Amino acid sequence: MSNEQTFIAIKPDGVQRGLVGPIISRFEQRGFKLVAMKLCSPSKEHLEKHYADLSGKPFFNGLVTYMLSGPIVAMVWEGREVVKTGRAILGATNPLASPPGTIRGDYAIDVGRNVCHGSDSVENAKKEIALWFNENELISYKQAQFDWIYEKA
Ligand code: D4T
Repeated sequence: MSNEQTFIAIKPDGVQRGLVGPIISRFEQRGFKLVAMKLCSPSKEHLEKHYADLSGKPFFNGLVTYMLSGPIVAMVWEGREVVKTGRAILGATNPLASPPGTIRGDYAIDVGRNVCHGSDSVENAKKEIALWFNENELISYKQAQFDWIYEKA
């Protein structure tokens, strides 16, 4: 399916370090379609909800504080296998385990400053998109280059 969607966020360190353009470029250049994007400063409650699965972890409070430390770019990207491929573009959670060529492998060192977030399953992508965006913020359009990216829809 070429209409799978994933939630990608550029975390406060990525925004402050001027990495918004380079990160977006990697998804654009691969051929994925941007369907929603906003610069936002979510509340503590919102971020705790986003990371609810990690609430028992020792790094949870530090993680939420870090995510509250500046604006975040929230995005939805669409395309064939974009959830799995998006994670590959981002690299491993621990940047030191991420090979060069991935975003984290090129731009990050510490796990607590790993620059970006990507949904880890189609099911979680749906939940995260619904948490971060209203339905009317998701824009439906045909990508002009669609037939040059995909052999079949
Ligand atoms: P996100 O969700 O930010 O894309 O990260 P991952 O999906 O790759 O990894 P995760 O959910 O296990 O971790 C979420 C977030 O917590 C930070 N973290 C993680 C941390 O500060 N210390 C740690 O030891 C771990 C495992 C980094 C990402």
